[in-house]
Amino acid sequence: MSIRTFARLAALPAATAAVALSIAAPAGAHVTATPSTAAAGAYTVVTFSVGHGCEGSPTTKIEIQVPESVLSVTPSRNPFYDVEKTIEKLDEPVADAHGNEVTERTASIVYTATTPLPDGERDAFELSFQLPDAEGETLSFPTIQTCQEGETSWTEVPADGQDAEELESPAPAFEIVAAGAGGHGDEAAAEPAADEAGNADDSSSALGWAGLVAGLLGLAAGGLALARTRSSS
Ligand SMILES: [Cu+2]
Repeated sequence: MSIRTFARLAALPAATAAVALSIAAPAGAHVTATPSTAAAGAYTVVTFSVGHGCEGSPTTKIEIQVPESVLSVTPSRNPFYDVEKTIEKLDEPVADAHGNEVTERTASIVYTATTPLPDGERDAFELSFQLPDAEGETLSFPTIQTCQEGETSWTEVPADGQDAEELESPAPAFEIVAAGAGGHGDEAAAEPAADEAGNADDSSSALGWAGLVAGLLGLAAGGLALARTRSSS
């Protein structure tokens, strides 16, 4: 193993961390959606973060609307909320990833607080689902935040060429990237294991271990070479 290969391997975890940072939402602002992977066709867990109440009023309900191209969503439970799915009938049945006929889809997920979320504290809601095989498509999740007083509709979608940051209350959204570009999306699409989507964070630590092991192998090889040089001289 050459020094150069080792350096490249060692740099991988840093590169992975940089990618993870670049898809992270701006801290504390608005309602944001952060996918564990955005790779086309992959199973993902999207974290919806709520960073503040409605002009100071505590949050009592979060309704997340699911984009049309997503069929079935599994919400994670949250100890401070009751969670409910709204199901709607499809106009035309479609085939899912297993080839089964699907006649209905998840239209929205509603989290209703049993204890209101105080303004100035944040909470996160996780939805698990398979991403459509549609590289370049932006998935928008219009979200209604209801508070003890008033509500905020995070439903604005940028017009063509407009920057989402110019919007006052943008819908949480992210763009689907090429299959395999967002972590281990490829295997996830090929082998739909139930817990596959939840393990996206492991890929960076796996790369870290790979780098470490490669480094140790490199050191051992170097040591061996040195020992040989010495014994032969
Ligand atoms: Cu905000």
